[in-house]
Amino acid sequence: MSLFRLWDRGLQKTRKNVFSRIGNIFQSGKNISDELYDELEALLIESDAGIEISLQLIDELRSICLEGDDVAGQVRRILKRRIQEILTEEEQLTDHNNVKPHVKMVIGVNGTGKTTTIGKLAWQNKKKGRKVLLACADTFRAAAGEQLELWAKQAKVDCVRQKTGADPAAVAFDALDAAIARGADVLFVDTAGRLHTQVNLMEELKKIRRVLDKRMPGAPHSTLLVLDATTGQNGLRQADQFARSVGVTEVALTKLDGTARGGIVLAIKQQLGLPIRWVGMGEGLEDLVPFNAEAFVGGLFGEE
Ligand SMILES: Nc1nc2c(ncn2[C@@H]2O[C@H](COP(=O)(O)OP(=O)(O)OP(=O)(O)O)[C@@H](O)[C@H]2O)c(=O)[nH]1
Ligand SMILES: [Mg+2]
Repeated sequence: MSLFRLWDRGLQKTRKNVFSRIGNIFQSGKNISDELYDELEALLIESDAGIEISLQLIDELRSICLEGDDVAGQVRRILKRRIQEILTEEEQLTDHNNVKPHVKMVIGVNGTGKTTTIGKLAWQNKKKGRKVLLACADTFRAAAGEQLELWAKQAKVDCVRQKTGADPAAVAFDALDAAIARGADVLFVDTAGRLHTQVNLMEELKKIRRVLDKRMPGAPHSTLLVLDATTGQNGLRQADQFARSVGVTEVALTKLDGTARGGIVLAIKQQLGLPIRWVGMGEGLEDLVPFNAEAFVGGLFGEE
């Protein structure tokens, strides 16, 4: 499927439920009253864009004199431009390609899509001719290793794991050892999303970091936080905790296809200040795309 189609499909719900309704609010002939702005504000907040950025966008619209026959069109164009401006600086990130292996640790609450995202990224890297290794440092959940192995098979890459109950930091250490010995270009470290307590989880993730750094100073070179777009503001609070405790360098936002709350992209930027690097738009191997502000805005507003 083309990138355009993926974004178009991935943002279909957000577009239908939020951004397509701008035309209903600012109908031609209607007086441009406070009420209309309130309706638009409610829509933006409903999309999970967050209160702060919604108010900021509305203020900007108010400061511009809207008039003429096509006010809705004007509003759409202004929002489109501003949202794109807000998000454009997101696109600059690249991996340290000079480091070998590049170690990417993948963290996030259970069920957000960590393992799936690793499978998709493994496939993309494999297609670029890179040697990829996956490591299962989730030894808490019994089926975690098998699930990662299935993805490894699909992506045609190698995977290392140990028995359930093994020390996850030791798995990570050994995996990095193996990655170095085998001359891998990238090592993805999958981690648990849930332990007995949240404190345990954070401590375990910190320990994995320390041990990776011991084996290869500077590793992990990137820490990818996987966030589920359908969990809205709740997901943002979790993200904040991971960012404070473990450290996060980039975000993958999954399940955008399953929600009308695509405004969450703006909230992540505004409230967390973290770059969204990848967006998941389905369960298949190909359904992960690099974040792109222009494509995102195109998907939000559709073809005009
Ligand atoms: N629609 C959709 N579903 C997704 C996406 N990413 C992941 N999923 C689904 O979300 C569910 C959970 O994904 P996992 O990859 O197992 O999540 P996890 O974070 O590894 O979960 P734990 O290992 O339990 O912490 C699976 O059913 C995936 O197919 C996405 O971008 N879109
Ligand atoms: Mg998993």
